[in-house]
Amino acid sequence: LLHSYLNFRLLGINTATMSLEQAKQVAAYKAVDEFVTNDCVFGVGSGSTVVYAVQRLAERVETDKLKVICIPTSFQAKQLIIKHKLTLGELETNPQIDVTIDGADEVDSNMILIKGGGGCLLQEKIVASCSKKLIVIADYTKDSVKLGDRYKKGIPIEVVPMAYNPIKNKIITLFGGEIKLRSAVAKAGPVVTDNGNFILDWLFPNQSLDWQKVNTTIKMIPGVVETGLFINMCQKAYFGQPEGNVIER
Ligand code: ABF
Repeated sequence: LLHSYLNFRLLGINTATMSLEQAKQVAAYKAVDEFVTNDCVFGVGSGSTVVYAVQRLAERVETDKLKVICIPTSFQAKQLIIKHKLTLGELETNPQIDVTIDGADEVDSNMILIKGGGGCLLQEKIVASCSKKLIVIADYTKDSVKLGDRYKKGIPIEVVPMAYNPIKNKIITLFGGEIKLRSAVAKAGPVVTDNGNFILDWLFPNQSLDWQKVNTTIKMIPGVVETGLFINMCQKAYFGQPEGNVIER
């Protein structure tokens, strides 16, 4: 790692970026090495940290001749599985997953996750709910105490497009804060998920809400498909550090 650090310095590569990518990589590699076994059904998350996990998985499959069936959580995850020539599976044939490794936008001190910054929360939560274990891999910027301490874009909520406006109004009436319809870039149309839905990002006004109650209430609003609150779903989280070590909890 020192060698690559010096190379990056010589090449003038921003070491802060390098340490963030290095942090993602060490977390991903450690999680894969600790949780992937032969003959397992493996859930592949979405986002940039999971890219390193799939790289490591492909290495292990190659060197250790592991038999692993990979279940994607998004179009991006599916493309990653295909790119690395891993065995692509689906819930129809593999409804029970041994372990899912996925990223997160924030992890609080109670292991409650905010996920969905990348717009893949619905399939991520479905796959996580079919998994015996959900393992989160992330860089140090995701390791938080209270939701909102570090992730400032709000809780993603996937909604049926025709209902986004009444849902927005209901959530504000119930809990306050601010809600934005997610658009890819300014003036472009709303982001459409792999499932043909819209995403609302809810900037909640209070960090000490009862997230279980909030989640249940929001889920009950007609037209809400899923929230980016993952509660009591994550068994373990690995946070890569800039120095190349990993904090686990
Ligand atoms: C995905 O990982 C999303 O749920 C979450 O938004 C994203 C985090 O992305 P990254 O790994 O690039 O930080 O699972």
